Amino acid sequence: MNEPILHHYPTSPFAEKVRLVLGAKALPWRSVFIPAVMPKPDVVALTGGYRKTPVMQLGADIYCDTALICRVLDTLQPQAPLYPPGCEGVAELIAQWADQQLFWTAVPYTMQPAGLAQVFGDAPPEQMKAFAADRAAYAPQLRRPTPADAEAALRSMLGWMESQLGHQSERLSAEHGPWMAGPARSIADFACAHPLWFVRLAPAVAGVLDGFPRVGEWLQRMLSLGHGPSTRMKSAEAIGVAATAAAAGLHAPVFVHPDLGFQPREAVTVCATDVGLDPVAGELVGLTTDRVTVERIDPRAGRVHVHFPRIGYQIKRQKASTP
Ligand SMILES: N[C@@H](CCC(=O)N[C@@H](CS)C(=O)NCC(=O)O)C(=O)O
Repeated sequence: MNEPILHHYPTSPFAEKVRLVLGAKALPWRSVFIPAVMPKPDVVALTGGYRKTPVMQLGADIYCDTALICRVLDTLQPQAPLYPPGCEGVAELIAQWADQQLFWTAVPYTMQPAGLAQVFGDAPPEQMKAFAADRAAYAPQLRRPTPADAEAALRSMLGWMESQLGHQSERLSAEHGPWMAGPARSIADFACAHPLWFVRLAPAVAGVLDGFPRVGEWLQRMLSLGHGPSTRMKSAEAIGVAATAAAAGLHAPVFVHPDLGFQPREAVTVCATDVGLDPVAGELVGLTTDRVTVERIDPRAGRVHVHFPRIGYQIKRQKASTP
Protein backbone atom coordinates (compact mmCIF):
# COMPACT_ATOMS: atom_id res chain seq x y z
CA MET A 1 0.00 0.00 0.00
CA ASN A 2 1.16 3.54 -0.80
CA GLU A 3 1.86 5.41 2.40
CA PRO A 4 -0.19 8.59 2.74
CA ILE A 5 1.90 11.74 2.43
CA LEU A 6 0.84 14.54 4.78
CA HIS A 7 1.79 18.09 3.83
CA HIS A 8 1.73 20.03 7.11
CA TYR A 9 3.60 22.10 9.67
CA PRO A 10 4.06 21.33 13.37
CA THR A 11 1.91 24.10 14.90
CA SER A 12 -1.16 23.59 12.68
CA PRO A 13 -4.19 22.44 14.73
CA PHE A 14 -5.95 20.84 11.74
CA ALA A 15 -2.73 18.98 10.94
CA GLU A 16 -2.68 17.76 14.56
CA LYS A 17 -6.21 16.38 14.04
CA VAL A 18 -4.92 14.22 11.17
CA ARG A 19 -1.65 13.31 12.93
CA LEU A 20 -3.68 11.96 15.89
CA VAL A 21 -5.93 9.97 13.52
CA LEU A 22 -2.78 8.47 11.96
CA GLY A 23 -1.59 7.66 15.49
CA ALA A 24 -4.90 6.01 16.46
CA LYS A 25 -4.85 3.94 13.29
CA ALA A 26 -1.11 3.15 13.59
CA LEU A 27 -0.73 3.92 9.90
CA PRO A 28 2.81 4.58 8.60
CA TRP A 29 2.95 7.90 6.75
CA ARG A 30 5.33 10.29 5.00
CA SER A 31 5.73 13.76 6.44
CA VAL A 32 6.34 16.82 4.24
CA PHE A 33 6.83 20.11 6.07
CA ILE A 34 5.28 23.08 4.28
CA PRO A 35 5.45 26.81 4.96
CA ALA A 36 2.85 28.28 7.34
CA VAL A 37 2.42 31.35 5.11
CA MET A 38 2.27 32.03 1.39
CA PRO A 39 4.01 31.53 -0.98
CA LYS A 40 3.70 27.74 -1.01
CA PRO A 41 4.74 26.81 -4.57
CA ASP A 42 5.14 23.08 -3.90
CA VAL A 43 1.71 22.84 -2.22
CA VAL A 44 0.05 24.75 -5.04
CA ALA A 45 1.78 22.52 -7.64
CA LEU A 46 -0.26 19.67 -6.17
CA THR A 47 -3.52 21.45 -5.31
CA GLY A 48 -3.76 24.09 -8.05
CA GLY A 49 -4.39 26.91 -5.57
CA TYR A 50 -5.75 25.52 -2.30
CA ARG A 51 -3.31 26.67 0.40
CA LYS A 52 -4.82 25.47 3.66
CA THR A 53 -3.07 23.05 5.97
CA PRO A 54 -2.97 20.07 5.92
CA VAL A 55 -3.22 18.42 2.51
CA MET A 56 -2.94 14.66 2.06
CA GLN A 57 -1.53 12.96 -1.00
CA LEU A 58 -1.90 9.38 -2.20
CA GLY A 59 0.09 9.19 -5.44
CA ALA A 60 -1.59 11.58 -7.90
CA ASP A 61 -4.68 12.00 -5.69
CA ILE A 62 -4.62 15.13 -3.56
CA TYR A 63 -7.10 15.39 -0.70
CA CYS A 64 -8.01 18.83 0.66
CA ASP A 65 -9.72 19.48 4.01
CA THR A 66 -9.51 17.27 7.08
CA ALA A 67 -13.22 16.32 6.84
CA LEU A 68 -12.38 14.44 3.64
CA ILE A 69 -8.87 13.38 4.68
CA CYS A 70 -10.31 11.62 7.75
CA ARG A 71 -12.92 9.80 5.62
CA VAL A 72 -10.19 8.60 3.26
CA LEU A 73 -7.95 7.44 6.12
CA ASP A 74 -10.88 5.55 7.63
CA THR A 75 -11.35 3.68 4.35
CA LEU A 76 -7.62 2.99 4.08
CA GLN A 77 -7.51 1.60 7.62
CA PRO A 78 -10.96 0.75 9.00
CA GLN A 79 -9.53 -0.34 12.38
CA ALA A 80 -10.16 2.19 15.16
CA PRO A 81 -13.19 3.48 13.22
CA LEU A 82 -13.79 7.24 13.13
CA TYR A 83 -17.52 6.86 12.40
CA PRO A 84 -18.56 3.99 14.68
CA PRO A 85 -22.01 2.52 13.98
CA GLY A 86 -24.53 3.85 16.45
CA CYS A 87 -22.97 7.28 16.96
CA GLU A 88 -21.92 8.26 13.43
CA GLY A 89 -24.53 11.01 13.11
CA VAL A 90 -23.86 12.71 16.40
CA ALA A 91 -20.10 12.30 15.87
CA GLU A 92 -20.30 14.22 12.56
CA LEU A 93 -22.51 16.91 14.11
CA ILE A 94 -20.06 17.49 16.96
CA ALA A 95 -17.07 17.38 14.58
CA GLN A 96 -18.55 20.05 12.31
CA TRP A 97 -19.21 22.26 15.33
CA ALA A 98 -15.70 21.76 16.72
CA ASP A 99 -13.92 22.39 13.40
CA GLN A 100 -15.79 25.68 13.01
CA GLN A 101 -16.96 27.16 16.31
CA LEU A 102 -14.49 25.65 18.74
CA PHE A 103 -11.53 26.22 16.38
CA TRP A 104 -12.44 29.87 15.66
CA THR A 105 -12.76 30.46 19.41
CA ALA A 106 -9.71 28.56 20.70
CA VAL A 107 -7.31 29.93 18.07
CA PRO A 108 -8.00 33.68 18.55
CA TYR A 109 -8.03 33.07 22.32
CA THR A 110 -4.56 31.49 22.14
CA MET A 111 -3.22 34.15 19.76
CA GLN A 112 -3.66 36.98 22.29
CA PRO A 113 -0.25 38.60 22.92
CA ALA A 114 0.87 36.38 25.84
CA GLY A 115 -0.04 33.19 23.94
CA LEU A 116 1.29 34.37 20.60
CA ALA A 117 4.81 34.78 21.96
CA GLN A 118 4.78 31.18 23.17
CA VAL A 119 3.29 29.65 20.02
CA PHE A 120 5.93 31.43 17.93
CA GLY A 121 8.80 30.67 20.32
CA ASP A 122 11.82 32.78 19.42
CA ALA A 123 10.56 33.83 16.00
CA PRO A 124 12.02 37.18 14.90
CA PRO A 125 9.59 40.16 14.70
CA GLU A 126 9.70 40.13 10.86
CA GLN A 127 8.35 36.57 10.88
CA MET A 128 5.50 37.52 13.24
CA LYS A 129 4.69 40.49 11.00
CA ALA A 130 4.69 38.29 7.89
CA PHE A 131 2.36 35.86 9.64
CA ALA A 132 -0.08 38.62 10.66
CA ALA A 133 -0.11 40.05 7.11
CA ASP A 134 -0.64 36.59 5.60
CA ARG A 135 -3.58 35.78 7.87
CA ALA A 136 -5.17 39.21 7.34
CA ALA A 137 -5.28 38.49 3.60
CA TYR A 138 -6.34 34.87 4.21
CA ALA A 139 -9.45 35.79 6.21
CA PRO A 140 -10.23 39.45 5.41
CA GLN A 141 -13.96 39.24 6.08
CA LEU A 142 -13.59 37.48 9.41
CA ARG A 143 -14.50 39.49 12.52
CA ARG A 144 -12.01 38.18 15.05
CA PRO A 145 -13.22 37.94 18.66
CA THR A 146 -11.42 40.03 21.29
CA PRO A 147 -9.54 38.04 23.98
CA ALA A 148 -12.44 38.73 26.38
CA ASP A 149 -15.05 37.50 23.85
CA ALA A 150 -12.97 34.43 23.06
CA GLU A 151 -12.36 33.53 26.70
CA ALA A 152 -16.05 33.83 27.60
CA ALA A 153 -17.05 31.67 24.63
CA LEU A 154 -14.29 29.14 25.25
CA ARG A 155 -15.34 28.72 28.89
CA SER A 156 -18.95 28.06 27.79
CA MET A 157 -17.81 25.52 25.21
CA LEU A 158 -15.51 23.77 27.68
CA GLY A 159 -18.47 23.59 30.06
CA TRP A 160 -20.56 21.83 27.39
CA MET A 161 -17.76 19.34 26.74
CA GLU A 162 -17.26 18.76 30.49
CA SER A 163 -20.94 17.95 30.95
CA GLN A 164 -21.02 15.75 27.84
CA LEU A 165 -18.08 13.73 29.18
CA GLY A 166 -19.75 13.53 32.61
CA HIS A 167 -22.93 12.21 31.04
CA GLN A 168 -20.93 9.55 29.20
CA SER A 169 -18.91 8.47 32.23
CA GLU A 170 -22.07 7.55 34.11
CA ARG A 171 -22.55 4.83 31.51
CA LEU A 172 -19.03 3.75 30.69
CA SER A 173 -16.07 2.26 32.43
CA ALA A 174 -13.06 4.50 32.84
CA GLU A 175 -10.86 2.40 30.57
CA HIS A 176 -13.19 2.72 27.56
CA GLY A 177 -14.19 6.31 27.80
CA PRO A 178 -15.77 8.69 28.16
CA TRP A 179 -15.79 9.94 24.56
CA MET A 180 -17.42 13.02 23.07
CA ALA A 181 -20.09 11.31 20.97
CA GLY A 182 -20.95 8.29 23.06
CA PRO A 183 -19.80 4.74 23.54
CA ALA A 184 -16.76 4.80 21.23
CA ARG A 185 -13.96 7.12 20.21
CA SER A 186 -14.96 8.90 17.00
CA ILE A 187 -14.21 11.79 14.67
CA ALA A 188 -15.85 14.03 17.31
CA ASP A 189 -12.95 13.40 19.68
CA PHE A 190 -10.30 14.31 17.10
CA ALA A 191 -12.17 17.45 16.04
CA CYS A 192 -12.59 18.61 19.65
CA ALA A 193 -8.99 17.75 20.57
CA HIS A 194 -7.05 19.79 18.00
CA PRO A 195 -8.23 23.29 19.03
CA LEU A 196 -7.56 22.46 22.70
CA TRP A 197 -4.13 21.00 21.80
CA PHE A 198 -3.40 24.44 20.33
CA VAL A 199 -4.44 26.20 23.55
CA ARG A 200 -2.01 23.94 25.41
CA LEU A 201 0.88 25.12 23.20
CA ALA A 202 0.71 28.42 25.10
CA PRO A 203 1.03 27.78 28.87
CA ALA A 204 0.51 31.51 29.53
CA VAL A 205 -3.14 31.17 28.50
CA ALA A 206 -3.75 27.41 28.93
CA GLY A 207 -4.93 27.87 32.53
CA VAL A 208 -8.43 28.28 31.07
CA LEU A 209 -8.55 24.46 30.81
CA ASP A 210 -7.91 23.94 34.54
CA GLY A 211 -11.53 24.28 35.63
CA PHE A 212 -12.60 21.36 33.44
CA PRO A 213 -11.05 18.16 34.85
CA ARG A 214 -12.93 15.66 32.67
CA VAL A 215 -11.92 17.59 29.56
CA GLY A 216 -8.32 17.59 30.83
CA GLU A 217 -8.33 13.82 31.39
CA TRP A 218 -9.98 13.14 28.01
CA LEU A 219 -7.52 15.46 26.21
CA GLN A 220 -4.63 13.61 27.82
CA ARG A 221 -6.04 10.31 26.54
CA MET A 222 -6.44 11.77 23.06
CA LEU A 223 -2.94 13.25 22.89
CA SER A 224 -1.37 10.03 24.19
CA LEU A 225 -2.46 8.41 20.89
CA GLY A 226 0.62 10.05 19.37
CA HIS A 227 1.21 10.38 15.65
CA GLY A 228 2.18 6.86 14.51
CA PRO A 229 5.32 6.03 12.52
CA SER A 230 6.33 8.72 10.03
CA THR A 231 9.29 9.32 7.71
CA ARG A 232 10.28 12.78 6.48
CA MET A 233 10.08 13.50 2.78
CA LYS A 234 11.03 16.59 0.77
CA SER A 235 8.25 18.40 -1.07
CA ALA A 236 10.04 17.95 -4.42
CA GLU A 237 10.07 14.19 -3.85
CA ALA A 238 6.32 14.24 -3.13
CA ILE A 239 5.71 16.09 -6.39
CA GLY A 240 7.77 13.36 -8.11
CA VAL A 241 5.52 10.69 -6.52
CA ALA A 242 2.48 12.47 -8.00
CA ALA A 243 4.11 12.76 -11.44
CA THR A 244 5.00 9.05 -11.50
CA ALA A 245 1.49 7.94 -10.48
CA ALA A 246 -0.06 10.43 -12.92
CA ALA A 247 2.09 9.16 -15.81
CA ALA A 248 0.86 5.62 -15.05
CA GLY A 249 -2.76 6.88 -15.04
CA LEU A 250 -3.22 5.81 -11.43
CA HIS A 251 -6.08 7.68 -9.78
CA ALA A 252 -8.71 6.71 -7.24
CA PRO A 253 -12.01 5.80 -8.94
CA VAL A 254 -14.45 8.74 -9.21
CA PHE A 255 -17.65 9.49 -11.15
CA VAL A 256 -19.94 12.44 -11.74
CA HIS A 257 -23.39 11.69 -10.37
CA PRO A 258 -25.90 12.65 -13.09
CA ASP A 259 -28.45 14.39 -10.80
CA LEU A 260 -26.25 17.02 -9.20
CA GLY A 261 -26.33 19.76 -11.83
CA PHE A 262 -22.97 19.32 -13.56
CA GLN A 263 -21.67 17.36 -16.54
CA PRO A 264 -18.54 15.19 -16.53
CA ARG A 265 -15.49 17.09 -17.80
CA GLU A 266 -17.09 20.53 -17.40
CA ALA A 267 -14.56 23.26 -16.72
CA VAL A 268 -15.16 24.35 -13.11
CA THR A 269 -13.57 26.07 -10.16
CA VAL A 270 -13.87 24.82 -6.60
CA CYS A 271 -13.27 27.13 -3.70
CA ALA A 272 -13.83 27.22 0.06
CA THR A 273 -16.72 29.33 1.29
CA ASP A 274 -15.29 30.51 4.63
CA VAL A 275 -11.65 31.67 4.52
CA GLY A 276 -8.70 30.98 2.20
CA LEU A 277 -10.86 31.43 -0.89
CA ASP A 278 -8.21 30.64 -3.55
CA PRO A 279 -10.05 28.75 -6.29
CA VAL A 280 -8.85 25.53 -7.90
CA ALA A 281 -9.64 25.29 -11.63
CA GLY A 282 -9.91 22.09 -13.60
CA GLU A 283 -12.19 19.58 -15.28
CA LEU A 284 -14.90 18.02 -13.16
CA VAL A 285 -14.23 14.29 -12.92
CA GLY A 286 -15.98 13.40 -9.67
CA LEU A 287 -19.17 14.60 -7.98
CA THR A 288 -21.36 13.04 -5.33
CA THR A 289 -23.39 14.62 -2.56
CA ASP A 290 -20.34 14.54 -0.34
CA ARG A 291 -17.28 14.92 -2.60
CA VAL A 292 -16.09 16.87 -5.59
CA THR A 293 -12.99 16.12 -7.67
CA VAL A 294 -11.28 18.17 -10.36
CA GLU A 295 -8.56 17.04 -12.72
CA ARG A 296 -5.81 19.48 -13.54
CA ILE A 297 -2.48 19.24 -15.27
CA ASP A 298 0.49 20.72 -13.51
CA PRO A 299 3.85 21.20 -15.23
CA ARG A 300 5.63 19.39 -12.39
CA ALA A 301 3.04 17.10 -10.79
CA GLY A 302 1.30 16.01 -13.99
CA ARG A 303 -2.37 15.03 -14.27
CA VAL A 304 -3.54 15.21 -10.65
CA HIS A 305 -6.98 14.71 -9.16
CA VAL A 306 -7.77 17.24 -6.42
CA HIS A 307 -10.55 16.13 -4.08
CA PHE A 308 -12.68 18.26 -1.73
CA PRO A 309 -15.61 17.61 0.56
CA ARG A 310 -18.89 19.03 -0.81
CA ILE A 311 -19.80 20.78 2.46
CA GLY A 312 -18.01 24.11 2.75
CA TYR A 313 -17.01 24.34 -0.94
CA GLN A 314 -18.59 26.08 -3.89
CA ILE A 315 -18.43 24.66 -7.43
CA LYS A 316 -18.72 27.18 -10.24
CA ARG A 317 -18.76 26.69 -14.00
CA GLN A 318 -15.83 28.46 -15.60
CA LYS A 319 -16.97 31.07 -18.09
CA ALA A 320 -16.18 29.99 -21.65
CA SER A 321 -13.50 32.29 -23.07
CA THR A 322 -14.66 34.44 -25.99
CA PRO A 323 -13.08 33.39 -29.29
N1 LIG B 1 -11.58 23.15 6.80
C1 LIG B 1 -10.15 22.99 6.74
C2 LIG B 1 -9.49 24.03 7.65
C3 LIG B 1 -7.97 23.95 7.62
C4 LIG B 1 -7.34 25.19 8.24
O1 LIG B 1 -8.01 26.19 8.50
N2 LIG B 1 -6.04 25.12 8.48
C5 LIG B 1 -5.31 26.28 8.94
C6 LIG B 1 -4.11 25.81 9.76
S1 LIG B 1 -4.61 24.88 11.15
C7 LIG B 1 -4.76 26.99 7.73
O2 LIG B 1 -4.87 26.49 6.64
N3 LIG B 1 -4.17 28.16 7.91
C8 LIG B 1 -3.56 28.85 6.79
C9 LIG B 1 -2.36 28.13 6.25
O3 LIG B 1 -1.84 27.17 6.87
O4 LIG B 1 -1.91 28.52 5.19
C10 LIG B 1 -9.78 21.57 7.14
O5 LIG B 1 -10.56 20.89 7.84
O6 LIG B 1 -8.73 21.09 6.70
